Amino acid sequence: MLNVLIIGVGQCGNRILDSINKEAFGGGMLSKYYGTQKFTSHVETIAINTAMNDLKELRFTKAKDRIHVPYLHGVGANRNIGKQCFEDNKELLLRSIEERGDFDVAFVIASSSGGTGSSFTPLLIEALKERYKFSVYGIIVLPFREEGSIYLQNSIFCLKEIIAGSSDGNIIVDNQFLKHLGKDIKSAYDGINRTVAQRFLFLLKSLDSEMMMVTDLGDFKTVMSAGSKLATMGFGEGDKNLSVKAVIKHSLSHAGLLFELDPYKEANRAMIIIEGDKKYLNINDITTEVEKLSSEIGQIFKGVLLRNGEMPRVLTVLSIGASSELNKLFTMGIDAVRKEKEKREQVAEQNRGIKEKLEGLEPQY
Ligand SMILES: Nc1nc2c(ncn2[C@@H]2O[C@H](COP(=O)(O)OP(=O)(O)OP(=O)(O)O)[C@@H](O)[C@H]2O)c(=O)[nH]1
Ligand SMILES: [Mg+2]
Repeated sequence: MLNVLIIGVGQCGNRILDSINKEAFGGGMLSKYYGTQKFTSHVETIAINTAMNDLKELRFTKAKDRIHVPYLHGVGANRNIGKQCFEDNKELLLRSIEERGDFDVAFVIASSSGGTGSSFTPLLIEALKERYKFSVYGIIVLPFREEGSIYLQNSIFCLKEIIAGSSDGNIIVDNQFLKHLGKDIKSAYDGINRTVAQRFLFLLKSLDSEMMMVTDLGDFKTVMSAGSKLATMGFGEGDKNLSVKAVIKHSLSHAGLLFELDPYKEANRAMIIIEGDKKYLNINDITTEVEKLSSEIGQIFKGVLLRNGEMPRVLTVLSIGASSELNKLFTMGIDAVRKEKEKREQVAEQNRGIKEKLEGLEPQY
């Protein structure tokens, strides 16, 4: 049995963590008190935030699992303030993590674009890697592209630090790409959070089970560490009319992925986990689909979980190589930094002008 630590930082990270707890506890309002977690593994969850209100909003995460880092009301999307705040509270945070025992693997979930999560996460990952032997993965949420220049610039600097850092890999979830999961922003958040939570639970289960063909934490690490250290996930679910072949295809398609990627051209390595009743899992179909992908990208780890009577479900983990969507995001981010700089210079010039014009003048009464 694996010992797993899941940390959600900042509002976005906290909420996704709460969704994971909701799924794991079964979702009833009192389930967090009385329910047993659905995890196969031993799982500890921690929500960290600088804003008390964000922590209060959580419904499925126990009070003892919420850590408030005292800092007014969040760090207002300012990563410099966030980094300082992390350093000031680093020992407190590491101590409360350490109290929970030893782990085989940790996941840190946050948005790349806010203040707290985006600045704490790269530093927290470094601190964990420095101090402990276990693997540490990030789950990083990219912003809606129209959320503004500060969010865009935060994202590219957060990603830069994550890519250069010592994490064992990071799963990218793109709000923009997943916008269709809700009609408005609130339902899109809920839909995205639930989707991430369900896939994450599937992943955990498959890393911690006895399979017919085995994939384990070591294979996951090999996939996740490939290429840019960024990866994403795909998912597909079958019904009576959908063969396992179609389900694998779905998991690799736009409708199944969490980030815009052409797996055949832009992925580096992959892990494919297939679950369901034996009668739906035609081995030739599976092999054909997996070989099609592996002939394009190289190494693929494959796992099969047999479940009596269940329709096929497929989870793919794809490490991202050269990606045109990531390039686009960095171009937008760099442009946002330039615009912020220009605006600042304009204001400074205006202030200089005002000062000059008023030089030597006093109000006359
Ligand atoms: N998927 C998803 N994204 C969210 C959610 N809440 C916020 N976001 C996104 O997260 C980004 C903002 O980051 P937050 O996590 O709110 O910021 P924070 O880490 O709390 O930082 P500060 O409030 O600035 O201290 C934006 O891009 C939002 O779209 C959520 O519940 N789900
Ligand atoms: Mg916040």
